[in-house]
Amino acid sequence: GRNDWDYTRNGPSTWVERFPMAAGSRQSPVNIETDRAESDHEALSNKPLRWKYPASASKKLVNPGYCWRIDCDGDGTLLTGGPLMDDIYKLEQYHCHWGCSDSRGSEHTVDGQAFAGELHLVHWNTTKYRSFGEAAKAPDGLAVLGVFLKVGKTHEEMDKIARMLPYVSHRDEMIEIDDPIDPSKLLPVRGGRAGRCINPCMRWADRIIRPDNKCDFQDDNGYWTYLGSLTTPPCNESVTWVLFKKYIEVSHHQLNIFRNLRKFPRGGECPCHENHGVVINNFRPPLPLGNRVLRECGS
Ligand code: SG4
Ligand code: ZN
Repeated sequence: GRNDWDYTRNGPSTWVERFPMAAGSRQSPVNIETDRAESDHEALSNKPLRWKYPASASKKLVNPGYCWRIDCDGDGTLLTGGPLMDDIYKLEQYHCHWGCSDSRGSEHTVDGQAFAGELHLVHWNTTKYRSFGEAAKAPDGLAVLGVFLKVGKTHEEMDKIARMLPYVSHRDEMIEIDDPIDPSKLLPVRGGRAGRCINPCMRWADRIIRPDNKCDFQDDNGYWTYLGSLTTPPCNESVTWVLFKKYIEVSHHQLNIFRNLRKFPRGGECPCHENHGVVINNFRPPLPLGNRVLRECGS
């Protein structure tokens, strides 16, 4: 059926059999060869990448059986600028990919090196499309912000998620979020906050920011960007990828909590018995960049 894919028996190398788009020439993830990235300061820095996420946007935590995911209310969220130019994208959900050990787990790699995990904030283009579903079929419909996870100290905001995961330990379980989770606190930090606070009186910001919103955030850590796809079936070629150069730290213990999620429903039996049916190695390996351009912004 449509959901007959996983990361083991029906893993990434078999996806093309049921999902033809997975064989396309604009697939994700890719290995980022940092030397090959084209600095495109004029085009990318002209309009800095900016985002705004009220903590109230994070609505519910879900275990779909292959990751954890937080579904959002996109109202009041915003991602624009950089490769997205003037189009306004809203946050739909965010989720994570990780490994069985700390040496693997990310989908994108940087100069051949994997990170312990990769956080994805999935947005859709509300300027051009009327729904997430419609946008997911369009070449400029989605934008995913990717953040690499490295093992280090405990991440405070991520800990709110880790502490809730035992309540959704099995597939199809879900919990409403009461303790607000601020997605902007999951982005790479400089000077205590992700990005720089923009003065709302700036003329170009005025057009978008409502007067009641004190500030939003702008990238100043740098990122890589290229045109790609969803990394899971049906692998739609609809994603503008933005990968932050700076990683965030999460603890080994926090990753172990991710690794304790189950692929099967409560009371059910894991169909494969592999690794006791826990969700691990839920990443697709890199695919060729081909003749696509990898652009970079910032140092
Ligand atoms: C994860 O499996 C999410 O749970 C999926 O979300 C998501 O699919 C999929 O990853 C692909 O997204 O950023 N890794 S990715 O390219 O967003 C979609 C849901 O299934 C369509 C809702
Ligand atoms: Zn993802």
